Amino acid sequence: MSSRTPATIAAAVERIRAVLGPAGCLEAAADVEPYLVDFRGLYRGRTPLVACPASTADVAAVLGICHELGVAVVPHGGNTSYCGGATPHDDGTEIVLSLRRLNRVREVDADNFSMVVEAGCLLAHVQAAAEAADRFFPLALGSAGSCQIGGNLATNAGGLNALRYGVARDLVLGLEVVLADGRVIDGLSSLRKDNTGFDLRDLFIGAEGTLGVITAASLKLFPRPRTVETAFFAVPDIAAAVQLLARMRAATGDAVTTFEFLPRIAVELTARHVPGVTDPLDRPYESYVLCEVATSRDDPTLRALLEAALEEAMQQGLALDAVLAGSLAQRAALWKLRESVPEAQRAEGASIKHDVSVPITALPRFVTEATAAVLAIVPAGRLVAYGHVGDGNLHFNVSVPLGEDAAAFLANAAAVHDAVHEIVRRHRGSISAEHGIGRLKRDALARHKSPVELDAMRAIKRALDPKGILNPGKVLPEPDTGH
Ligand code: 2HG
Ligand code: ZN
Repeated sequence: MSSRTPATIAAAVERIRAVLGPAGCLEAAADVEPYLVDFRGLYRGRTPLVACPASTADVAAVLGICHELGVAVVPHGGNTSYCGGATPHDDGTEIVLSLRRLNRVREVDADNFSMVVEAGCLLAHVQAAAEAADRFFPLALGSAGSCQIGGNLATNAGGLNALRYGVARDLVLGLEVVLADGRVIDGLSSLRKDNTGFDLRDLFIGAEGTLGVITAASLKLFPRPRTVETAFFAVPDIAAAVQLLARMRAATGDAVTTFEFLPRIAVELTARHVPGVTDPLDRPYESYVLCEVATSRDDPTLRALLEAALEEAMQQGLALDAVLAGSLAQRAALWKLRESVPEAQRAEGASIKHDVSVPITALPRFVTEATAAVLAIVPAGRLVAYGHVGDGNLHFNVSVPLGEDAAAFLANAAAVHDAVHEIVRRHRGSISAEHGIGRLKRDALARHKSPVELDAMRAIKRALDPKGILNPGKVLPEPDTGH
């Protein structure tokens, strides 16, 4: 258990100052401020110190000190968590550990299709380094310019290409991790095959810094896509979208990399709030799909295959209208529409969000049932259910009714979450498909995992972090820390 007396915290701060020096310590209120509030503005915390180590050895030293003194540490990446996973609590007892100065690309091995990067590298930086070596790192998130790869791995991020390349976990070959007590696991292997006992690596991915701090990662690279075609088409409903995914995969030789579902309201909100976004089609439809297909060779036939598949879909009533990007600018405009849905929803006012997944065949029933359940609680709520249909992952969000007070609407959040999550459970789905648990879904997780699973998770936590100093109160409830 972490000891949180002012004297021990002050002692930890003083010893960390001595190790990191002024360049590695943020303490002035204005410098610390950005680390205290999460991206969605749901939580505000306090901290005596933001430690910014510049090397793995320094991270190890900081954790060694905190472990010895029993002081809690909150690992912090690009602060794009949707679940408050990187925000300290408001009792001011937790030291924030920013990884932003560990930002080197250590190695790109193009022939081995791998690269080693430090945790604080921006995702966009990782993508660019791969591209410079004529390779492709496929993790793709709207926040690529501000999120860090360490955070992406700690939360097992999903994103826009998971359908073809998998989620963050699937893209990792090895990890360097600092344990709670400051010891370092150097697991930066670049091997595809390594069956030597327990897979420790996978424990830290998705653990949100509660089991260890990821300081570097060996990542998988792929051939760079050379032919990319992007289509935006209207569909009658989500059931048609699900049917079309299988057809598109078959028709294009499994070249589908992205298959995103958007309801009409997503187009309306982005056009209203985001400069430069317009409806790509001439008249409104109920729902849409943004689909991208790509191959790693110059392939003049790919566009024709996509067009033929869409034409057939239109004849069968599964697609109603379509546009194919004819230039890089048009492609960028279609992507901008999709990627700015969260921003547009934020601009529209308060929302109650869900990041759920079910088997894709269950999506139509899930949407029907969850829509009814939500409207039974907030009859005028505006459903903005969109996202990664190809992965069975919907952001089943609800925007505040027009003209209604945000606080009155948000008072329904717990009831709405419970109703939606119950339907997710019935379909054997997940209450957090790609955003993680953090603080926001911690109690929901405890309700949705079986007692056996929770016991196993707690046993692992106790084994790796016996004093409970790593990101306490995130992912698993930690009654003994008071969080
Ligand atoms: C996306 O897919 C993100 O755009 C954000 O995961 C989802 O805002 C959301 O709910
Ligand atoms: Zn998403």
